[in-house]
Amino acid sequence: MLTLINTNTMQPAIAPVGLDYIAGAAKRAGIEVEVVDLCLAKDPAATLRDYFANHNPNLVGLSFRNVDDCFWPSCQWFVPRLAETIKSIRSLTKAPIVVGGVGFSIFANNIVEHTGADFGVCGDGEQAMVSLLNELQSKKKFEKIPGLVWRKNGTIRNNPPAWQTNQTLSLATSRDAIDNVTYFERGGQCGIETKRGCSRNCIYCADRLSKGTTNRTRNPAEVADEAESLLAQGIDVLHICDSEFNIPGEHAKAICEEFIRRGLGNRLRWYTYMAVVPFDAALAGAMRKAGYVGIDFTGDSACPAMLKTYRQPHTAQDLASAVRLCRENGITVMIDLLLGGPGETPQTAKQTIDFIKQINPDCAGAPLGVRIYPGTEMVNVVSAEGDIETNPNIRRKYTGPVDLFRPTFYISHLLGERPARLIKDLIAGDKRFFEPIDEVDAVSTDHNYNDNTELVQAIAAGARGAYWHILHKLRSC
Ligand code: B12
Repeated sequence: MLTLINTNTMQPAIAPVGLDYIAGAAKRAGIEVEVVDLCLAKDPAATLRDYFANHNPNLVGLSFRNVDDCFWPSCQWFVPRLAETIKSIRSLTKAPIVVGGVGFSIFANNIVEHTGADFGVCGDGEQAMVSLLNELQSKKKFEKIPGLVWRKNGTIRNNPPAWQTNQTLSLATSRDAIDNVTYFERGGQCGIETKRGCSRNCIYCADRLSKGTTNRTRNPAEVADEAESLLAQGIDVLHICDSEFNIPGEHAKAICEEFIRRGLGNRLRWYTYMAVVPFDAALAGAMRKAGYVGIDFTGDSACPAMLKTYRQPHTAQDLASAVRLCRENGITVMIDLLLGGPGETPQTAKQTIDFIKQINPDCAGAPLGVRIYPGTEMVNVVSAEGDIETNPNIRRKYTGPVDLFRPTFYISHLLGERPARLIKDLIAGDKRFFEPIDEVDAVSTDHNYNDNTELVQAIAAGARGAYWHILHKLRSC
């Protein structure tokens, strides 16, 4: 038997979609699976104790979604809590412990070392978990298990992740292994994937590490079947969990066409992240008909130099066009910025903020600071700037040497001593913006969803949708 455990207890509650897919794959392979969900448990420690007092699984799989909350200045790091959970599970069962998840995949070896887990899986978990369970019960040939992190003679070995082995993706559609209904009640939305991977080269993004660089698309009919499974459970607000829904654009259109064909546009409301390009009138119109009500664009900046630095292919005019197309089609639009990256100055930040005000999206995220992930181009940028220990652009809240495993951010020193204050002054109280938290007055008008009481209460009172949309409505009242 396989036991899957969700370790992400952050509120509002986000369903461990990955565990639903893994459980579906395990069931297809004839494996008995159970999910222990610490997010929905009143007392996680007691839940684990009670569970293992009555169950004796062959393998325990832990999902680790967020390594940290990726938000300066909060900088909350979740690895110590994971290590405690693993220690506690060790004392309750002799079953081997494997960890996986999107956050895990970014720091796989560090996490295996730090927590003492027996195994890890970098990338997709479906095939890997089935193979691992089979190998543990037979010849223990771990070399071929996709993405497996394991130990041989005391050293950690890394197998190539699963995403390199196939181009198309097929997932279980039943969505019945986790309590999606409770997640919908407490989280206001549920997630679904139409593809995995991202072929873009944004210098800061870790999705290349956890999802691969090839777009592996799902058959639109399969995605629509899954949406119908969720709809049958009463879940009618969905968030696409792709890195960017519109890459590739043709697949996004095909998904919309299938939703339209099945009449899902009238029964479901969709939210998604999107790249600014490709996006045209045909896709915007199809998305509206397919039930899309909100798009959060990866805008990053409206300053050409910063867009080039981040390696974004869009221009400021593309941003303007994206906002216009959303408006014309009645889709609520958010532009997510990334302020403070390499070379950001008060002038480039002003250029971006002024332009966003002018093109008038419903809202704009203006977080400050770029999380530096090992294995991304940001590391090369920082290395080229000289000694990281004395680099004035590096911001962190821990002491000792710089350790990218812990929340470590880049904020251009050219923004001065109080960069958040500077950004807030540029925003000048414009309610469309989610602002960074000021270094001194610490008033929170940001959009950190980590233990966000405002959101939890709004969802309990019936709010549904993407969090930026719920917060926007609350703050503009
Ligand atoms: C969609 C999304 C959101 C949506 C979620 C909507 C929803 N209803 O699901 C919203 C906007 C709410 C959101 C919020 C946040 N997010 Co988010 N999100 C994503 C995104 C794009 C997809 C995540 C997802 O669900 N993928 C689909 C599932 C199926 O994939 P998966 O979880 O990876 O699972 C697979 C594998 O990882 C593996 N696996 C998973 N579990 C297990 C367990 C075992 C045992 C094994 C073997 C394998 C395994 O197998 C699974 C199937 O193949 C990712 C980036 C990305 N492209 O992955 C960021 C991402 C996960 N988010 C991130 C962050 C930081 C957050 C926030 C903390 C931001 C904030 N401060 O507010 C919050 C946290 C919310 C919460 N309660 O957890 C970061 C985490 C990075 C980090 N430092 O740890 C990511 C990676 C983005 C990034 N690059 O910075 N997010």
